[in-house]
Amino acid sequence: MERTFCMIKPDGVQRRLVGKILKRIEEKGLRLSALKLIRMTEAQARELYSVHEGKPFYETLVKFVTSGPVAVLAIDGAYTVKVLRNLLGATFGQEAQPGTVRGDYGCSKGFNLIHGSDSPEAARRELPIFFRPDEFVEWTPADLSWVYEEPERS
Ligand code: DAT
Ligand code: MG
Repeated sequence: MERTFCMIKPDGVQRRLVGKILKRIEEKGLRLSALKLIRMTEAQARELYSVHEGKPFYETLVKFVTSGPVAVLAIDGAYTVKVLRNLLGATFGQEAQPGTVRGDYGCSKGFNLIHGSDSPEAARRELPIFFRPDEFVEWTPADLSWVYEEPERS
């Protein structure tokens, strides 16, 4: 099982797209194991995007993600990092394919609605920035055996 980190950014919350985005995640067959609405601190934002420190867009990005509430979530399942990244689409809205969250709802570079960890290692680093260990809920969806073949379920 793979656990990944996802965040609906301030533009997604302000535009009241949280429900539509969660619907896509759930309908894909992904399983939520944590979910909350927060106003992240500047320290959390800097930590989340520390790999981009020093790049020209870093300070703007930190300002943007701290500018309003965000929804943070953890997603469990097989191949969740890849599945979620495909569902988000390419980084910039103007390049993301229709059918993806970024492709369907945005045209901007920075205001791209959603974040997803880009590797399992990144997920392991990012999740503890927002969640304590006791905030993850372990559960088995009723339709698990119809979402994954048997070898994919462990
Ligand atoms: P992703 O969010 O697809 O993983 P990333 O990690 O390269 O993309 O960048 C993090 C965020 O920073 C991205 O979601 C939007 C913003 N960003 C990246 N490159 C940018 C640029 N050249 N100009 C403006 N914003 C940028
Ligand atoms: Mg990234």
